[in-house]
Amino acid sequence: MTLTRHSFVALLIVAVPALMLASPAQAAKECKLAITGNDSIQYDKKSLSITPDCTSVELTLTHIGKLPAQSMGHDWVLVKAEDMTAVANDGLAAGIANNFVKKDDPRVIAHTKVVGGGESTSVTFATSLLKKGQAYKYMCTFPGHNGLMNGDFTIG
Ligand code: CU1
Repeated sequence: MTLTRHSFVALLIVAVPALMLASPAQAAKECKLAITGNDSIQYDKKSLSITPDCTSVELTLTHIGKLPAQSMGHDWVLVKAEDMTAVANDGLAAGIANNFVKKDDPRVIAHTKVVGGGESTSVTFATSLLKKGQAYKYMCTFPGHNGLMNGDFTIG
């Protein structure tokens, strides 16, 4: 069978955009993560992981409990492992008006707002903020929660 002029053109139309899509490693890849918090001061996941090709991450936190944010609020805050306690302590002082995160805290890589039962929230951040070989933790900065609500955030 010979390739007709028409089918060659059709091949170009199909193949060229496909090649452009398939090409570089720098193609943007938004990765999605989900976690829940409940009325018993627990996340449903002890760790979260992304693959190295993710260029950004959208994290969605859903509060599956019934209690209001004022008494059982949850948030999701990503920090270097060694910054966890200090960031949580500064969050206490910042209060609920600031979602228990110190304003413009450079140690905070990403964070959601505080939500109550039945609510959900999300945050999107670039993975260019993360360094290979660094240990990361996520936690809830609502007062008294970070000891129970924390986990490892890993790449790879
Ligand atoms: Cu919490």
